[in-house]
Formats: sequence, C-alpha cells, structure tokens
Amino acid sequence: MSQNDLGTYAVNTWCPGCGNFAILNAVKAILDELRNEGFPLEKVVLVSGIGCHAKIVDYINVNSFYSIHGRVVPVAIGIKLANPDLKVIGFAGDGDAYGEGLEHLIFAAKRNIDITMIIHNNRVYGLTTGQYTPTSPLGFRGRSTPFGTRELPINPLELMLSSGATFLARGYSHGIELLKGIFKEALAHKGFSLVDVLQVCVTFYNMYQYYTRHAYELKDHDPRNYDGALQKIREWDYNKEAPIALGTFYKKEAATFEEPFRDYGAQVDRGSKIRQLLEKNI
Ligand SMILES: Cc1ncc(C[n+]2csc(CCOP(=O)(O)OP(=O)(O)O)c2C)c(N)n1
Ligand code: SF4
Repeated sequence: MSQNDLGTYAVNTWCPGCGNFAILNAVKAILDELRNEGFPLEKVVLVSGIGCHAKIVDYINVNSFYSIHGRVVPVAIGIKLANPDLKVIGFAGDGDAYGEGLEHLIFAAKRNIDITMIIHNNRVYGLTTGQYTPTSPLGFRGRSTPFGTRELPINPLELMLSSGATFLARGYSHGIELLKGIFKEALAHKGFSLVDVLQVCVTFYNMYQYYTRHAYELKDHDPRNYDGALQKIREWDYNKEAPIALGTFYKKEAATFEEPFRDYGAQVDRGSKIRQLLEKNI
C-alpha cells in the first residue's frame, strides 16, 4: 500500500505553484500513515466548502462531502454527531471559514467537538479572482479594493483561542515535513483542532518571499501554557512585519461535545419511529 492509491481520476485544475498542492500531499501522506497504523480509511470523512481549496476533496480517494460556501463546519459537526466513530476533517478557505462561516467556527471551538479544520489561508479569495478576505492586510489591493482595504485583518488564532479551541497550530505551504507533523498532531488530538495554513496563492497574492523571510519554527514552546500560547499567537497580527511562528501554539485536554450523543441513535430507535410516522400519515 502507498499513498499513490489515495489519488483520484479527477484532473487537477489548481494553478502551477499553488500552495494547495502542499496541503494535498501532506494530507495524503498522513492518511496513508494512519492506514498503515491500522486506522481504516472508511472511517475518514473529508468535508470542503466552495473555493479553490475545496477541490482538494476531488483529489483524495476517501469519503467526502462537498458542502457550500461558509458551511464546512456545520456539515462536519453533523457528520460527527451522527457517527462519533468517524474522523472528520474539514477544509475551508479563509474567505469561507473566517468570513461567511465565522460564527460556526466559534461555536465549534466553544463546544470542543472532535473535528479537525484545515484552513487554506491564502488571505485572498482565490476562486473568485482576488477580492480581500478577513486576513488580508490593511491596504491590500485586489479586485474589490483597487485603492486598498481600509480594514485591519483579524488574527484567527487569537479568536479561536478565546473561543475555547483546544488545539491550535499554524502551517505554511512551503516545507512539507513540518506541515505533515502538524496535521498528524491535529488529527490525533481529541477535541476541536484548527490548523491555519499560510497557503500561498501564487496568482492573486504571492507571499512566498515574505513568508520565507519571516517564518520560523516554534521551539521550546509549551503548548499547554495558555498565556504563553496567546503571547506567541499575538507575535504576528497578520498585518505588521514580525516573525511568523509555525507549529503548535496550544493544546489542551477537555471533554468533547459528541460523547453524550454516542448511543443516541440506538436509544431512540430511529428506524421504527420513522416507520410509525409513515404508517400514521399514509
Ligand atoms: C453562499 C455563497 N457566497 C458566496 C459565493 C461566491 N464565492 C465562491 S468561492 C468564494 C470565495 C473563495 O475564497 P476562499 O474561501 O478564501 O477560498 P479560495 O478560493 O481562496 O481557496 C466566493 C465568495 C458562493 N459560491 N456561495
Ligand atoms: S487562484 Fe490561487 S488559490 Fe486558486 S488555484 Fe490558483 S494559485 Fe491556487
């Protein structure tokens, strides 16, 4: 067995050099590792939104659900609640997750539901050709802001930390070994995990040189320390020139949301209830 059989017949339409390739290859490698460790890939479900990032589910040969823009999280939550034995991985763009779907993300973190969200944060709308997003820097010039944005970006990791997320990390689409390590740790985490990946859109916002100049790997950082995590998360605010830390900022054990629902399906005997209803109404 190798990760080659995790590919699909779908023709890849991403631009050459797009950071999505690194995420795709890292995820396939991690799924392959999981399978070799004895975890059946039938129990993995991928969910994506709408955008360039979303096509990732077309390119990986496991169960998946293509949802709509901004709604990756509620779909992932529904799947996890329906069957808590599944490993549910959501892929969303920064427009998708931090714009239209932001409140879902906050509630997922607050509930500590055991899903992993991988955010392809290219800080631009890729598919719709270059509008600004909640993490574009002040002054960003794009299709919808030819004279530059007048807004400061949000720091999504700071927002997620304050919302109760129990695993937070940042990756970069350059350097696949680090990305693989982060994904593996996020998937192993029991509870809500989010990886903000600086995924470079070479066509509409090419940040490779900038990130390579500023990015560094977190070392000697204790992810169990909330205040230390907050300090590291605040080091770069997605706007100013500052060192950009990569790695796991925060990790905490806590009760997960789906556990009380584990035997719910069996208890309510959904099948016979539906039959009764149908018989009564036909
Ligand atoms: C409900 C809804 N709102 C808006 C759109 C239009 N739309 C499609 S993709 C997209 C933005 C994609 O940007 P992002 O989520 O950052 O993903 P990327 O393409 O950069 O991977 C938008 C606004 C849509 N399809 N559906
Ligand atoms: S537009 Fe940007 S995000 Fe979309 S495929 Fe091309 S490089 Fe990737």
